[in-house]
Amino acid sequence: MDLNRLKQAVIAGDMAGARKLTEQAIEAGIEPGVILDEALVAGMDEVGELFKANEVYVPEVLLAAKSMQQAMQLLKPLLVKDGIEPKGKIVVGTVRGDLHDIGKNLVAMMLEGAGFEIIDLGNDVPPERFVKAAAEQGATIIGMSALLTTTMYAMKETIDLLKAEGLDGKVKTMVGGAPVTQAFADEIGASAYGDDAATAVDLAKRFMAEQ
Ligand code: B1M
Repeated sequence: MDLNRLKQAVIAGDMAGARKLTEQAIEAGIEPGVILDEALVAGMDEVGELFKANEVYVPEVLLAAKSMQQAMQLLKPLLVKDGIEPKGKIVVGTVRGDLHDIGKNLVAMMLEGAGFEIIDLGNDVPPERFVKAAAEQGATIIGMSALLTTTMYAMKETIDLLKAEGLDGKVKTMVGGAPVTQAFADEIGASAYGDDAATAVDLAKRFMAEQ
């Protein structure tokens, strides 16, 4: 069984192919962790690079992520059985008052594709919910998305609340979305700014390496 075919199916966004090839890989006795790392995560890594280089766009990335999710449905129970730990836990959501979730979903899918466990709080998430979820679930990163100039300040409220709860430093914050900039991230005291979904993955990996 050639894992490269599965990797290519993920890159091509071939959902049925990714599922079928994952089934075949499992039947061939390949370790679930190897299937995950060498085919699925490797495929999503490549999609991330292509996305950064503007060689593929949002629809292709969403299809690739969906293909990965198809494969993950089969792999997840086996990974749990094998005791394979996710790379880290990340709480994600679109901030209070904001219903845009396409970018946030893309970021969440890419992070999941990179091996992180995602706690997706959806959209219109108030600061208290972000902080409570991170504290209760033991997440070390909160990722916030905002698409409106009127809602982006809710990011600052979340960061201020984290500080007030004494979680500053223990929980890193990553912010992004069309109106958000590095200067804004610096102004509100976020740990990092992600320009796109692939950068969000790089940042999350960097945070984990720093721990
Ligand atoms: Co709205 N909308 N919208 N909208 N909408 C914008 C954002 C707007 C710029 C359109 C415009 O006027 N030109 C404008 C905002 C203006 C402003 O604030 N200055 C706007 C407005 C005004 C509104 C309403 C107020 C309209 C109204 O009702 N009068 C309303 C608000 C509702 C609300 O939220 N309370 C509204 C509603 C909607 C729809 C529901 C119709 C729909 C959302 C559907 C949904 O998300 N399920 C919608 C859409 C689709 C858009 C546009 C057209 C596209 C947004 C999008 O999905 N982009 C948008 C115009 C635009 O941005 N060009 C617009 C694709 C997505 C992949 O990109 O989310 O930027 P993006 O994510 C990127 C990066 O930013 C980054 O990675 C992603 C992928 O690379 N990123 C992160 C995002 N989050 C990140 C987090 C990270 C790291 C990176 O770390 C955690």
